[in-house]
Amino acid sequence: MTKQAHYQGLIERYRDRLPVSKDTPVISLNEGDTPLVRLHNIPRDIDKDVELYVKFDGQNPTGSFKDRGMTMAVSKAAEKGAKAIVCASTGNTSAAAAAYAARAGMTAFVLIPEGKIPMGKLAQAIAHGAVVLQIRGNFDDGMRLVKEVADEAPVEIVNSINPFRLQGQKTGAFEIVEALGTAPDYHCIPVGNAGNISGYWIGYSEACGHNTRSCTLCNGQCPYLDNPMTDKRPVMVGYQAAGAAPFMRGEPVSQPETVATAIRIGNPQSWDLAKAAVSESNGWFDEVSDEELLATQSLLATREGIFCEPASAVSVCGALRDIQSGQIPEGSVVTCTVTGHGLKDTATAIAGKEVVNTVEAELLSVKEAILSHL
Ligand code: AN7
Repeated sequence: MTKQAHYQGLIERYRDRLPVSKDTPVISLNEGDTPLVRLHNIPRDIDKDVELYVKFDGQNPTGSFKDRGMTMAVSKAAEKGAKAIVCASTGNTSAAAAAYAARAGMTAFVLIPEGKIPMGKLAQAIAHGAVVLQIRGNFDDGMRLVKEVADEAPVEIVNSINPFRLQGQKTGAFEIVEALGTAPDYHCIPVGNAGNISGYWIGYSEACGHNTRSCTLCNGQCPYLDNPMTDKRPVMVGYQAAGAAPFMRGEPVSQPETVATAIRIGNPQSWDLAKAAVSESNGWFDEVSDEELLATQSLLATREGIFCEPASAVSVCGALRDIQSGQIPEGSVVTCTVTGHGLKDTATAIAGKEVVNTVEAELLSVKEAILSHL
């Protein structure tokens, strides 16, 4: 039997569309190539004729979309000879930074807000040997400190202000275009620090060879004008948690608060890029309450078998509301990025739910328990 081609991660997959050369050391965990799952039950439940898909990026190596950007940021840091990387994080960036640093033989320093990181994410940073700096402040404080300390110490920033991060994250759009054979009509995405929506817009723009000022590295001269993968871009819709919705307030929020700790961010770094993505695509921002996003997390798990973290449910939550109101019309093809895996934050997933039935270790008890649920 001949050896099958072996998927080796998104840098090898999209080498011709990423700023890498043959001399760039590729630091990869075979990220990307995540499933695009069509939802069947939920559209039927709400009686809406839409083609609704989840891009389940929680199925990346460290359980979130951050791996797409991190393989690029750490590979480029390695190319420069960096020995250490640093990031502020609500948890997923730190998990990815820790894993890719381990792979690269670098030290990762991660600044996390005290008491606001779910245990799964903290365990990842610790397990991969990162130096965890728990700060008495929120993500935005951490972000400010990271920028300041990078001027004073030999550490490479791997937050999404590092443009290589967005270059990696744009590949999510490429994969969707390939899977559908074209771009969707609407792309719905959770917005925190606003890197991912910006990365997707770069990806969709490059996929159709469109000149765009959103593409920071090509300065509006898209190199793929002659080599398009599709001929259109989607409407971009960014959803935020209501307690951390600076794009809805029109300015940074100083004390962001939400159960979706991943997007508990008040001062998004990619503000201009995200605004451009939404305005150039004739899209919009909207907000969802903690109650609504938790209900959608539960709906995805119980009706579709997709277990995501609270922040990730925000895209589907907003999309369903806009589909029901008609803002996203029937007949549309809609993709939702689902950014992180539910196993990251099991405590929130089971909070307030009747979790376990304890029964005697005998047939009668087990049989009674089963029959009572049928
Ligand atoms: C699951 O890990 O900012 O708008 O420090 O973990 O690109 O910031 C996480 C963000 C959505 C928002 N969903 O994406 C971090 C961090 C999940 C996330 C977002 C995050 P961006």
